[in-house]
Amino acid sequence: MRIILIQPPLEDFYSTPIRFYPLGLLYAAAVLQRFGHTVAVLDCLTPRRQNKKPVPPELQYLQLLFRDNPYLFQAYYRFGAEDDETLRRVQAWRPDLIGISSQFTAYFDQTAGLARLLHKQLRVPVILGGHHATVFSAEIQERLPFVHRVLTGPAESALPAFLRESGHGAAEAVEWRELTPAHALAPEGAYRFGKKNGMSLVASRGCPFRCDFCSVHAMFDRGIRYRPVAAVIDEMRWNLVHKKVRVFNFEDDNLSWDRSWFVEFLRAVQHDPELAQCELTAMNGLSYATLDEELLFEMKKAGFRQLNLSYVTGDAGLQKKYHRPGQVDFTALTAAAQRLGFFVTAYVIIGLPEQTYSEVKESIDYLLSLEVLVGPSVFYIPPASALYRRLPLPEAIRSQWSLYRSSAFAVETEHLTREQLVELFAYCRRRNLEKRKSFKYIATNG
Ligand code: B12
Ligand code: SF4
Repeated sequence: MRIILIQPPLEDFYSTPIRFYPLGLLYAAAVLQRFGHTVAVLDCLTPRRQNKKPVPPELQYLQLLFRDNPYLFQAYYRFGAEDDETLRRVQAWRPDLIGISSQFTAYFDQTAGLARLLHKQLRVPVILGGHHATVFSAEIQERLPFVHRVLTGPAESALPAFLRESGHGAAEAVEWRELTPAHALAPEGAYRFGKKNGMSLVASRGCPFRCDFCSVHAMFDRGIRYRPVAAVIDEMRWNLVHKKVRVFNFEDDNLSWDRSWFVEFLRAVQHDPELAQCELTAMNGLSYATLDEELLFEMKKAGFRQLNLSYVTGDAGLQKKYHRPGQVDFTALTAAAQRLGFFVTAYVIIGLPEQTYSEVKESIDYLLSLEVLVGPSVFYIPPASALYRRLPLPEAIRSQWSLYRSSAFAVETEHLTREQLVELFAYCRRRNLEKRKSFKYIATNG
């Protein structure tokens, strides 16, 4: 078959283009290629494009809150290609099957709109997969009855099962650790990190921790499994040579959890004369509970220059309640990182149930006192997490998928009103901006 895999556009007040590399679809493409299919990957988010759009009705309550506040979002955008252009490109490729990535609950409307148009105009079967598709497969099938199949779980198991069931041969599940994403399908030079070519990759999947607000386990289970160091190095070298990539961004959920694996990997990079000249990042964040000065030293030597750390909250009781991993001395860790020359960004959550105004403010102020950039992550509805099940959400909010995003400030609690959430977010941005002159990088989280 000729199969086209699509990363759809999204609409929001902001986005994080530096992390748009379509890694999941490149894995899916590698699976399909293994079974002899001809595959193209169409990333509607690249090249970068953004067009102002009216705020959709269900988010209009935000306009009053954001108005006249220079630290809040002033416009709503469509990020990525318009659907009619995508239709023309897909049509020109003449696919037998269209696969669309449905990762984000919040952006389901854009995915659905594109799927509907492609199906109506081309009459080609459309399948969906990804995080959102996995968690809400039955509901999606109900909302979009024309979709051929909503596949659940990683492409390495979902696609072979689909191929078997639909009579396309005896396809067996593929071991992802032995698979290399089909990077050749991503255009050279399209993914830039500043002035350099960049890409994302993963060395591991899963996370052994159990944070209550986390939903990644629905896709990658509760354990963590790493690829052999040599396979990761090979993947990096191939992209360095063939795509001139100079920045490698790891999207692992807990890259540094296995200390001996991580040290072996860092030393392998240090000993490769070309890779040692590149920059490494882990923009999805590292668990600071796994780090210490010795590891930071190895990271620095291997090419890490910035550290993205998920701090969440300074309240030990809340950390425990939400099953955050063990405490370490964050002050000492950031001081060590700064001594080594790292630029540190620490992410704080604003609006977890039970968080109070003063607790969030104290956490922000504490981080500011460490001279780190503070990344404010407004709590968003996390489907499939332990917390999702017990969140006291009105049905009108629970069923409105486009509210499942930070920028919706959707979850008010008995301790924090929406106005206070907005105020804390603006406070954090203002204080960051005041310190900005001393920062070399801008925060890059989602
Ligand atoms: C990188 C990333 C981003 C990038 C975009 C990446 C991209 N190209 O899509 C950025 C930074 C933009 C982003 C943003 C957000 N993200 Co994000 N992100 C991730 C992250 C950390 C890694 C994704 C990745 O590369 N994984 C590794 C690859 C190998 O896996 P994968 O992409 O999931 O692909 C596999 C499967 O999903 C499946 N698959 C994927 N597509 C398809 C298609 C088909 C047809 C099939 C069959 C299978 C299939 O097979 C693939 C291979 O196994 C994931 C967490 C995670 N561990 O996956 C969260 C995650 C996807 N993000 C999430 C969320 C919620 C967000 C935000 C909406 C949160 C917010 N702040 O509001 C923001 C949006 C903010 C904004 N406006 O920018 C949630 C999604 C949950 C949900 N149901 O909505 C996740 C799961 C994290 C979490 N909290 O649990 N994100
Ligand atoms: S450390 Fe991160 S990936 Fe792991 S369970 Fe907690 S939030 Fe999820």
